Amino acid sequence: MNDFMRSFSLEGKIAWVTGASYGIGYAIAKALHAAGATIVFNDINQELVDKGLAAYKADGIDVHGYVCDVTDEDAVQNLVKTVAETVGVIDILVNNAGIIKRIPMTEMSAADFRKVIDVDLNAPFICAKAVLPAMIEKGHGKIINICSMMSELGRETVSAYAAAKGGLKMLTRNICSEFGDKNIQCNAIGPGYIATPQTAPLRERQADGSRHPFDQFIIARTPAGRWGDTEELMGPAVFLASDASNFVNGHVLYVDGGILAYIGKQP
Ligand code: NAP
Ligand code: GCO
Repeated sequence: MNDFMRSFSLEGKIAWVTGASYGIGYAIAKALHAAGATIVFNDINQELVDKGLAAYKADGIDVHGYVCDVTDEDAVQNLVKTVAETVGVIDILVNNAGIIKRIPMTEMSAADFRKVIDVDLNAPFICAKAVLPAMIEKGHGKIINICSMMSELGRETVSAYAAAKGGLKMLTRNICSEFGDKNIQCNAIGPGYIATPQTAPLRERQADGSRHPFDQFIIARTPAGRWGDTEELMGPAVFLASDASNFVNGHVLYVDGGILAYIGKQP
């Protein structure tokens, strides 16, 4: 392998992907592993962690899985300590765990709004805060936040999610600003509409077998003319986790089939 190709390698690195039992986090963990990293993941309960462990095993991937609620600062600090003692210092953090509540704003309780902000914005702060001291000491680190189309765009029913993902974009830029001189890069991936359980309700077939109206809307709104696949986030994740992106900082890499570039088809 030449030096340039080696700059994409994650050999010897330890990567923690949050909420990675399935979906986007799973694909990203698989990619980081394929590039050479040791994978640590967590999820909210034992059932999900077991589901993840079985899936990684079936794919021939050795991982370390933990139950940890990313909104619980003590639990996150304990996880990072345990990983440091048993696996090693985390070099790469991917803040993937997230939730969405699709509720019209005037019907949404403040408690529901807070819950979304807690998981999608406060938790990335809590996890980043927990890994940063050891990254600073080691002299390098990569933090990748999973943003969204809703980091840029709004739509009906997702006020809390959009507020959180917009905030996460600015947290990304602020971590870059605060720790760039410590050789820490904090970037984000902004997936477009990706076919995962989170978006399954938006793709459900109608009683007459036709496509869900939202499904039709997304296909028309995406220059690629389709939903994305989780595996299409693998290359961008490896790039942002590797030395190949060492001068890329505070950036949101949108992987959206062109949605953000497109004004939409004229009627
Ligand atoms: P997802 O359904 O959003 O789930 C991610 C994982 O996070 C799940 O295993 C979930 O557990 C877990 N989780 C939720 N709250 C947690 C907590 N407090 N502590 C620990 N883990 C927690 O899956 P996804 O669609 O693959 O999305 C992954 C990320 O990408 C999210 O941040 C999402 O917002 C973002 N995203 C998704 C899309 C898309 O089109 N799918 C597009 C852009 C961005 P549960 O199953 O119990 O909820
Ligand atoms: C929604 C969707 C989105 C996507 C994704 C887009 O209801 O509009 O769930 O928000 O999941 O985050 O990038």
